[in-house]
Amino acid sequence: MPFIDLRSDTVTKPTSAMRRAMAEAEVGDDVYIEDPTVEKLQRRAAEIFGREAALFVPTGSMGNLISVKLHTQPGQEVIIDARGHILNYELSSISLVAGVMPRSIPTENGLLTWKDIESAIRPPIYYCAQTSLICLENTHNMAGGAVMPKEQMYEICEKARERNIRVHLDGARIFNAAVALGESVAELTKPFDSVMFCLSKGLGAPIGSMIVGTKEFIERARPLRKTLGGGMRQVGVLAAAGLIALEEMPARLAEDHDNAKLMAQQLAEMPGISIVGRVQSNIIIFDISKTGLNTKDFSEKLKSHGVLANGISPTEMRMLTHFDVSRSDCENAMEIVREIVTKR
Ligand code: TLP
Repeated sequence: MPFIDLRSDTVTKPTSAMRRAMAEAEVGDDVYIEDPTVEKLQRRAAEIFGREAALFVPTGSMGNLISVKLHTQPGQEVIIDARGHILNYELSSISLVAGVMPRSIPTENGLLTWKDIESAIRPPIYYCAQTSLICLENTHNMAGGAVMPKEQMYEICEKARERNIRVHLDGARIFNAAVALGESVAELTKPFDSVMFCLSKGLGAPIGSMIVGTKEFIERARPLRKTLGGGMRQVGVLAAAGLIALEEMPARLAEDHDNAKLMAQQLAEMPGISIVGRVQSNIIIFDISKTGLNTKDFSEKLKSHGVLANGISPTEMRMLTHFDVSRSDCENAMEIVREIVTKR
Protein backbone atom coordinates (compact mmCIF):
# COMPACT_ATOMS: atom_id res chain seq x y z
CA MET A 1 0.00 0.00 0.00
CA PRO A 2 1.45 3.37 -0.96
CA PHE A 3 1.68 6.01 1.75
CA ILE A 4 -0.96 8.72 2.06
CA ASP A 5 1.50 11.56 1.78
CA LEU A 6 0.30 14.71 3.54
CA ARG A 7 3.76 16.18 4.18
CA SER A 8 3.42 18.82 1.48
CA ASP A 9 1.83 19.68 -1.85
CA THR A 10 5.37 19.59 -3.25
CA VAL A 11 5.21 15.78 -3.27
CA THR A 12 2.80 15.57 -6.21
CA LYS A 13 4.00 13.52 -9.18
CA PRO A 14 3.55 14.81 -12.74
CA THR A 15 0.23 13.77 -14.30
CA SER A 16 0.20 11.57 -17.41
CA ALA A 17 -0.71 14.65 -19.51
CA MET A 18 2.38 16.37 -18.10
CA ARG A 19 4.59 13.38 -18.81
CA ARG A 20 3.32 13.22 -22.41
CA ALA A 21 3.85 16.94 -22.92
CA MET A 22 7.36 16.64 -21.47
CA ALA A 23 8.23 13.82 -23.86
CA GLU A 24 6.97 15.77 -26.86
CA ALA A 25 8.17 19.26 -25.87
CA GLU A 26 9.83 21.38 -28.48
CA VAL A 27 13.09 22.59 -26.94
CA GLY A 28 16.09 24.83 -27.55
CA ASP A 29 18.89 26.35 -25.49
CA ASP A 30 17.22 28.66 -23.01
CA VAL A 31 20.49 30.37 -22.08
CA TYR A 32 20.43 31.60 -25.72
CA ILE A 33 16.72 32.44 -25.13
CA GLU A 34 15.86 29.89 -27.81
CA ASP A 35 13.58 27.45 -26.04
CA PRO A 36 10.11 27.90 -27.58
CA THR A 37 8.30 26.05 -24.78
CA VAL A 38 9.93 28.16 -22.07
CA GLU A 39 9.07 31.29 -24.08
CA LYS A 40 5.47 30.14 -24.32
CA LEU A 41 5.25 29.43 -20.58
CA GLN A 42 6.71 32.84 -19.76
CA ARG A 43 4.31 34.59 -22.14
CA ARG A 44 1.31 32.76 -20.67
CA ALA A 45 2.37 33.46 -17.09
CA ALA A 46 2.77 37.16 -17.88
CA GLU A 47 -0.63 37.17 -19.61
CA ILE A 48 -2.42 35.37 -16.77
CA PHE A 49 -0.95 37.80 -14.22
CA GLY A 50 -1.56 40.83 -16.46
CA ARG A 51 2.15 41.71 -16.44
CA GLU A 52 4.71 42.68 -19.04
CA ALA A 53 7.02 39.72 -18.51
CA ALA A 54 7.79 36.53 -16.61
CA LEU A 55 10.83 34.33 -16.00
CA PHE A 56 10.99 30.60 -15.35
CA VAL A 57 13.20 29.77 -12.35
CA PRO A 58 14.13 26.36 -10.93
CA THR A 59 12.71 26.97 -7.45
CA GLY A 60 10.52 29.29 -5.46
CA SER A 61 13.48 30.04 -3.22
CA MET A 62 15.50 31.28 -6.18
CA GLY A 63 12.55 33.37 -7.41
CA ASN A 64 12.24 35.04 -4.01
CA LEU A 65 15.98 35.61 -3.72
CA ILE A 66 16.25 37.18 -7.18
CA SER A 67 13.31 39.47 -6.40
CA VAL A 68 14.67 40.55 -3.02
CA LYS A 69 18.10 41.28 -4.49
CA LEU A 70 16.69 43.30 -7.37
CA HIS A 71 14.58 45.48 -5.08
CA THR A 72 17.30 46.25 -2.54
CA GLN A 73 20.86 47.47 -1.98
CA PRO A 74 23.21 45.69 0.42
CA GLY A 75 22.83 47.05 3.94
CA GLN A 76 19.13 47.81 3.65
CA GLU A 77 16.27 46.26 5.59
CA VAL A 78 13.46 44.01 4.45
CA ILE A 79 10.25 43.75 6.45
CA ILE A 80 8.77 40.29 6.71
CA ASP A 81 6.48 38.58 9.17
CA ALA A 82 8.15 36.32 11.70
CA ARG A 83 6.75 33.11 10.24
CA GLY A 84 7.53 34.00 6.61
CA HIS A 85 9.06 31.33 4.37
CA ILE A 86 11.77 33.69 3.11
CA LEU A 87 12.91 34.23 6.68
CA ASN A 88 12.67 30.69 7.99
CA TYR A 89 13.16 28.18 5.20
CA GLU A 90 15.43 29.76 2.61
CA LEU A 91 18.50 29.67 4.82
CA SER A 92 19.89 33.17 5.24
CA SER A 93 20.07 33.60 1.48
CA ILE A 94 18.75 37.16 1.41
CA SER A 95 21.50 38.18 3.84
CA LEU A 96 24.17 36.07 2.19
CA VAL A 97 23.47 37.01 -1.41
CA ALA A 98 21.53 40.28 -1.29
CA GLY A 99 23.30 41.58 1.84
CA VAL A 100 20.07 42.75 3.43
CA MET A 101 18.83 42.47 6.98
CA PRO A 102 15.38 41.01 7.56
CA ARG A 103 13.30 42.89 10.12
CA SER A 104 10.79 40.34 11.26
CA ILE A 105 7.45 41.25 12.77
CA PRO A 106 5.51 38.77 14.89
CA THR A 107 1.84 38.56 13.95
CA GLU A 108 -1.04 36.64 15.39
CA ASN A 109 -2.10 34.98 12.15
CA GLY A 110 0.90 35.49 9.85
CA LEU A 111 -0.85 38.28 7.99
CA LEU A 112 0.91 41.62 8.30
CA THR A 113 -1.19 44.76 8.36
CA TRP A 114 -0.02 48.24 7.35
CA LYS A 115 -0.17 49.17 11.05
CA ASP A 116 2.33 46.39 11.91
CA ILE A 117 4.56 47.45 9.05
CA GLU A 118 4.48 51.21 9.57
CA SER A 119 5.98 51.04 13.02
CA ALA A 120 8.81 48.81 11.76
CA ILE A 121 9.93 51.18 8.98
CA ARG A 122 13.26 52.72 9.98
CA PRO A 123 13.44 56.50 10.35
CA PRO A 124 15.41 58.42 7.71
CA ILE A 125 18.44 58.88 9.95
CA TYR A 126 21.90 58.26 8.57
CA TYR A 127 22.79 55.67 11.25
CA CYS A 128 19.68 53.52 10.61
CA ALA A 129 19.62 50.94 7.84
CA GLN A 130 16.86 52.00 5.45
CA THR A 131 13.76 49.91 4.75
CA SER A 132 13.54 49.24 1.05
CA LEU A 133 11.29 46.21 0.72
CA ILE A 134 8.30 44.46 2.29
CA CYS A 135 7.71 40.76 1.61
CA LEU A 136 4.22 39.34 1.97
CA GLU A 137 3.18 35.68 1.63
CA ASN A 138 -0.22 34.56 0.33
CA THR A 139 -1.38 31.96 1.16
CA HIS A 140 0.72 31.90 4.29
CA ASN A 141 2.35 28.52 4.71
CA MET A 142 3.28 28.45 8.39
CA ALA A 143 0.12 30.30 9.37
CA GLY A 144 -1.85 27.25 8.24
CA GLY A 145 -2.50 28.41 4.68
CA ALA A 146 -4.09 31.66 5.89
CA VAL A 147 -5.34 33.89 3.11
CA MET A 148 -4.59 37.60 3.07
CA PRO A 149 -7.58 39.55 1.73
CA LYS A 150 -7.11 41.68 -1.35
CA GLU A 151 -7.86 44.95 0.46
CA GLN A 152 -5.11 44.26 3.02
CA MET A 153 -2.53 43.64 0.28
CA TYR A 154 -3.66 46.67 -1.71
CA GLU A 155 -3.44 48.95 1.32
CA ILE A 156 0.09 47.76 2.11
CA CYS A 157 1.25 48.23 -1.50
CA GLU A 158 -0.33 51.67 -1.78
CA LYS A 159 1.08 52.98 1.52
CA ALA A 160 4.48 51.42 0.79
CA ARG A 161 4.60 53.20 -2.57
CA GLU A 162 3.99 56.54 -0.84
CA ARG A 163 7.07 55.79 1.28
CA ASN A 164 9.10 54.67 -1.76
CA ILE A 165 9.26 51.07 -0.47
CA ARG A 166 8.81 48.11 -2.85
CA VAL A 167 6.55 45.13 -2.11
CA HIS A 168 7.29 41.57 -3.23
CA LEU A 169 4.77 38.75 -2.96
CA ASP A 170 5.87 35.24 -2.12
CA GLY A 171 2.88 33.82 -3.93
CA ALA A 172 4.11 30.22 -3.91
CA ARG A 173 0.41 29.34 -3.43
CA ILE A 174 -1.27 32.42 -4.87
CA PHE A 175 -3.59 30.24 -6.96
CA ASN A 176 -4.89 28.74 -3.71
CA ALA A 177 -5.46 32.26 -2.37
CA ALA A 178 -7.28 33.18 -5.59
CA VAL A 179 -9.59 30.18 -5.25
CA ALA A 180 -10.25 30.91 -1.57
CA LEU A 181 -11.02 34.57 -2.30
CA GLY A 182 -12.88 34.04 -5.57
CA GLU A 183 -10.58 36.51 -7.38
CA SER A 184 -8.22 36.18 -10.34
CA VAL A 185 -4.50 36.03 -9.61
CA ALA A 186 -4.06 39.10 -11.84
CA GLU A 187 -6.47 41.17 -9.78
CA LEU A 188 -5.08 39.95 -6.45
CA THR A 189 -1.47 40.69 -7.31
CA LYS A 190 -1.87 43.86 -9.40
CA PRO A 191 -0.19 46.36 -7.04
CA PHE A 192 2.91 44.29 -6.20
CA ASP A 193 6.29 45.21 -7.63
CA SER A 194 7.01 41.53 -8.20
CA VAL A 195 5.37 38.18 -7.64
CA MET A 196 6.87 34.71 -7.33
CA PHE A 197 4.57 31.73 -7.74
CA CYS A 198 5.24 27.99 -7.80
CA LEU A 199 4.24 25.54 -10.50
CA SER A 200 5.53 22.67 -8.39
CA LYS A 201 3.17 22.86 -5.40
CA GLY A 202 -0.61 22.49 -5.68
CA LEU A 203 -0.38 22.98 -9.46
CA GLY A 204 1.51 19.71 -9.66
CA ALA A 205 4.44 20.40 -11.99
CA PRO A 206 7.54 18.40 -11.07
CA ILE A 207 9.87 21.42 -10.95
CA GLY A 208 9.70 25.15 -11.39
CA SER A 209 8.48 28.53 -10.30
CA MET A 210 7.94 31.86 -12.05
CA ILE A 211 8.60 35.48 -11.27
CA VAL A 212 6.43 38.11 -12.92
CA GLY A 213 6.85 41.85 -13.15
CA THR A 214 7.79 44.63 -15.54
CA LYS A 215 9.90 43.97 -18.63
CA GLU A 216 12.73 45.92 -17.05
CA PHE A 217 12.55 43.84 -13.84
CA ILE A 218 12.61 40.55 -15.74
CA GLU A 219 15.49 41.73 -17.93
CA ARG A 220 17.49 42.36 -14.76
CA ALA A 221 16.34 39.05 -13.26
CA ARG A 222 17.69 36.93 -16.14
CA PRO A 223 21.43 37.64 -15.56
CA LEU A 224 20.94 37.26 -11.81
CA ARG A 225 19.33 33.86 -12.36
CA LYS A 226 22.44 32.91 -14.37
CA THR A 227 24.72 34.23 -11.60
CA LEU A 228 22.95 31.94 -9.15
CA GLY A 229 23.47 28.94 -11.43
CA GLY A 230 19.91 28.91 -12.69
CA GLY A 231 20.57 29.33 -16.42
CA MET A 232 19.11 26.12 -17.79
CA ARG A 233 19.46 24.67 -21.29
CA GLN A 234 16.76 22.50 -22.97
CA VAL A 235 14.43 23.23 -20.11
CA GLY A 236 11.35 23.20 -22.32
CA VAL A 237 10.85 19.65 -21.04
CA LEU A 238 10.00 21.21 -17.67
CA ALA A 239 8.18 24.22 -19.07
CA ALA A 240 5.85 21.83 -20.94
CA ALA A 241 4.71 20.37 -17.61
CA GLY A 242 4.55 23.91 -16.22
CA LEU A 243 2.17 24.98 -18.99
CA ILE A 244 -0.24 22.20 -18.09
CA ALA A 245 0.10 23.12 -14.41
CA LEU A 246 -0.76 26.72 -15.24
CA GLU A 247 -3.64 26.08 -17.63
CA GLU A 248 -5.35 23.04 -16.17
CA MET A 249 -4.59 22.69 -12.50
CA PRO A 250 -5.95 25.88 -10.85
CA ALA A 251 -9.51 24.75 -11.58
CA ARG A 252 -9.16 21.73 -9.30
CA LEU A 253 -7.64 23.44 -6.24
CA ALA A 254 -11.07 23.93 -4.64
CA GLU A 255 -11.18 20.16 -4.20
CA ASP A 256 -7.99 20.30 -2.09
CA HIS A 257 -9.51 23.08 0.02
CA ASP A 258 -12.67 21.02 0.60
CA ASN A 259 -10.57 18.02 1.63
CA ALA A 260 -8.53 20.17 4.01
CA LYS A 261 -11.72 21.53 5.60
CA LEU A 262 -13.09 18.03 6.00
CA MET A 263 -9.92 16.91 7.75
CA ALA A 264 -9.85 20.03 9.94
CA GLN A 265 -13.45 19.41 11.05
CA GLN A 266 -12.64 15.85 12.01
CA LEU A 267 -9.35 16.73 13.71
CA ALA A 268 -11.05 19.44 15.75
CA GLU A 269 -13.33 16.81 17.29
CA MET A 270 -10.52 14.47 18.33
CA PRO A 271 -9.29 14.42 21.93
CA GLY A 272 -6.17 16.51 22.57
CA ILE A 273 -6.08 18.12 19.13
CA SER A 274 -6.69 21.76 18.37
CA ILE A 275 -6.52 23.42 14.96
CA VAL A 276 -4.23 26.43 14.73
CA GLY A 277 -5.97 29.31 12.98
CA ARG A 278 -8.71 28.93 10.44
CA VAL A 279 -8.31 26.43 7.61
CA GLN A 280 -8.94 28.45 4.46
CA SER A 281 -6.92 26.61 1.82
CA ASN A 282 -5.01 23.33 1.54
CA ILE A 283 -2.87 23.56 4.69
CA ILE A 284 -3.81 22.40 8.18
CA ILE A 285 -1.67 23.08 11.24
CA PHE A 286 -2.78 21.49 14.46
CA ASP A 287 -1.53 21.34 18.00
CA ILE A 288 -1.16 17.89 19.55
CA SER A 289 0.36 18.81 22.91
CA LYS A 290 -2.71 17.66 24.84
CA THR A 291 -2.49 14.17 23.33
CA GLY A 292 0.64 13.59 25.42
CA LEU A 293 2.65 12.88 22.27
CA ASN A 294 5.34 15.00 20.68
CA THR A 295 5.33 15.52 16.92
CA LYS A 296 8.26 13.17 16.33
CA ASP A 297 6.46 10.25 17.97
CA PHE A 298 3.17 11.28 16.35
CA SER A 299 4.77 11.28 12.88
CA GLU A 300 6.32 7.87 13.52
CA LYS A 301 3.01 6.40 14.62
CA LEU A 302 1.30 7.84 11.54
CA LYS A 303 4.02 6.44 9.31
CA SER A 304 3.67 2.96 10.76
CA HIS A 305 0.00 3.15 9.72
CA GLY A 306 0.77 4.39 6.20
CA VAL A 307 0.35 8.15 6.63
CA LEU A 308 3.13 10.69 6.19
CA ALA A 309 2.99 14.08 7.94
CA ASN A 310 5.63 16.23 9.59
CA GLY A 311 5.81 18.33 12.73
CA ILE A 312 6.71 21.98 12.35
CA SER A 313 7.56 22.28 16.05
CA PRO A 314 7.54 19.82 18.97
CA THR A 315 3.80 20.48 19.42
CA GLU A 316 2.43 21.37 15.96
CA MET A 317 1.81 19.09 12.99
CA ARG A 318 1.26 20.23 9.41
CA MET A 319 -0.82 18.40 6.78
CA LEU A 320 -1.42 19.46 3.18
CA THR A 321 -3.93 18.25 0.65
CA HIS A 322 -3.11 17.97 -3.04
CA PHE A 323 -4.16 16.08 -6.15
CA ASP A 324 -2.31 12.91 -5.20
CA VAL A 325 -4.55 12.44 -2.14
CA SER A 326 -8.21 11.71 -2.75
CA ARG A 327 -11.13 12.40 -0.44
CA SER A 328 -11.11 8.78 0.69
CA ASP A 329 -7.34 8.99 1.40
CA CYS A 330 -8.12 11.97 3.61
CA GLU A 331 -10.92 10.09 5.36
CA ASN A 332 -8.63 7.08 5.89
CA ALA A 333 -5.88 9.30 7.26
CA MET A 334 -8.36 10.79 9.73
CA GLU A 335 -9.38 7.31 10.87
CA ILE A 336 -5.74 6.57 11.60
CA VAL A 337 -5.23 9.83 13.53
CA ARG A 338 -8.39 9.11 15.53
CA GLU A 339 -7.13 5.65 16.39
CA ILE A 340 -3.75 7.02 17.55
CA VAL A 341 -5.21 9.73 19.76
CA THR A 342 -8.09 7.76 21.24
CA LYS A 343 -5.83 4.82 22.13
CA ARG A 344 -3.88 7.09 24.47
N1 TLP B 1 7.62 25.31 0.94
C1 TLP B 1 7.91 23.95 1.32
C2 TLP B 1 8.95 23.88 2.44
O1 TLP B 1 10.06 24.63 2.13
C3 TLP B 1 8.44 24.34 3.78
C4 TLP B 1 6.63 23.27 1.76
O2 TLP B 1 6.67 22.03 1.87
O3 TLP B 1 5.62 23.94 1.99
N2 TLP B 1 7.49 30.11 -0.49
C5 TLP B 1 6.61 29.37 0.20
C6 TLP B 1 5.44 30.01 0.82
C7 TLP B 1 6.80 27.98 0.28
O4 TLP B 1 5.92 27.26 0.97
C8 TLP B 1 7.93 27.39 -0.33
C9 TLP B 1 8.21 25.91 -0.19
C10 TLP B 1 8.80 28.22 -1.04
C11 TLP B 1 8.56 29.59 -1.09
C12 TLP B 1 10.07 27.71 -1.72
O5 TLP B 1 9.80 26.94 -2.83
P1 TLP B 1 10.93 25.91 -3.36
O6 TLP B 1 10.82 24.69 -2.48
O7 TLP B 1 10.51 25.66 -4.77
O8 TLP B 1 12.24 26.58 -3.25
